[in-house]
Amino acid sequence: MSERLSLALEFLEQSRQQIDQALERSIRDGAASPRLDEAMRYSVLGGGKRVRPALCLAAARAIGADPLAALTPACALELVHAYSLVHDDLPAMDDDDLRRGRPTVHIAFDEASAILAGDALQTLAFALLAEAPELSDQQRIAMIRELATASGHQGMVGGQAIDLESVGRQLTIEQLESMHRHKTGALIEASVRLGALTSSSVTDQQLAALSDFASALGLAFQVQDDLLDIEGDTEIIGKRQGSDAAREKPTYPALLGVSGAREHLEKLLDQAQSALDSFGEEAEVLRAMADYVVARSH
Ligand code: GRG
Repeated sequence: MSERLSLALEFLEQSRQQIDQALERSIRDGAASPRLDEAMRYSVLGGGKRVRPALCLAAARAIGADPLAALTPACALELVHAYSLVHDDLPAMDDDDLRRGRPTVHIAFDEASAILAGDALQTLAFALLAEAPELSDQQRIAMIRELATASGHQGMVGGQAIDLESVGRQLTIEQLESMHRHKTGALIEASVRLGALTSSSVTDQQLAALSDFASALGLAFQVQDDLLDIEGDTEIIGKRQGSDAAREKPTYPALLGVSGAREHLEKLLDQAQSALDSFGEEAEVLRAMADYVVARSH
């Protein structure tokens, strides 16, 4: 294993512990309904790689900000991500029974509880940002705006709408890319940008470079996800859960072939890494996270 990859795995493990504790604290007050409370906890605390919060912490480090100040935005990002997975799994959307190796929320609870848990996780994300004591008013507003845009109709929700409309249809590579830039890329970009915004002295040039990094990384994440789907589909034990190929959704390997998709992945990783050329040693964890996203096996 390369040095960078071990650095990423070490950082992910260390961040996961901090993030899980902070997430636990963020839902500690409890929901008005015990069942809703249980469904929310099940959705957020039951595993997951924590890639988005780790990217947020790594970006804060790259910019020289206090990593503790990035914990609240990191949790907000994971809460939005968790909500999106809960809703994505619903019968009206991807209709998946398994997520993170366990029954999906609507299977473990019921459909209404899954809808409500997703809704509540999303609003909790914004409440956390609005109340973050370690951030200035200006930082809170900037982060709320960024997260709302990235996760709403012009970002993730918009991408999900394109995704649902694209089932069974032939997309061009440009259309596929636009779908993923919205559906997956927007939140990954927001993860890096929110981390950087924890520094009050971040410059426009630094933010632009980090956006370029995250934009290429967001697409790389999806190409690797598609490649993992293919590998899962060819395993004798059955299809990888949530396989897009299995649902006749357009994928990178379907459009470019497996080797074409792998080449595209390498190109995107190069683009992401080059975007960080103006950063020094302090961005090493962010560079390592990019390598991890491309090399991950699940
Ligand atoms: C329902 C509004 C709404 C949006 C859903 C992000 C998304 C949009 C759906 C997720 C479906 C999916 C499998 C997308 C492919 C890429 C992706 C986001 C995978 C899941 O993210 P990981 O791998 O998951 O970071 P973990 O479980 O590690 O957190």
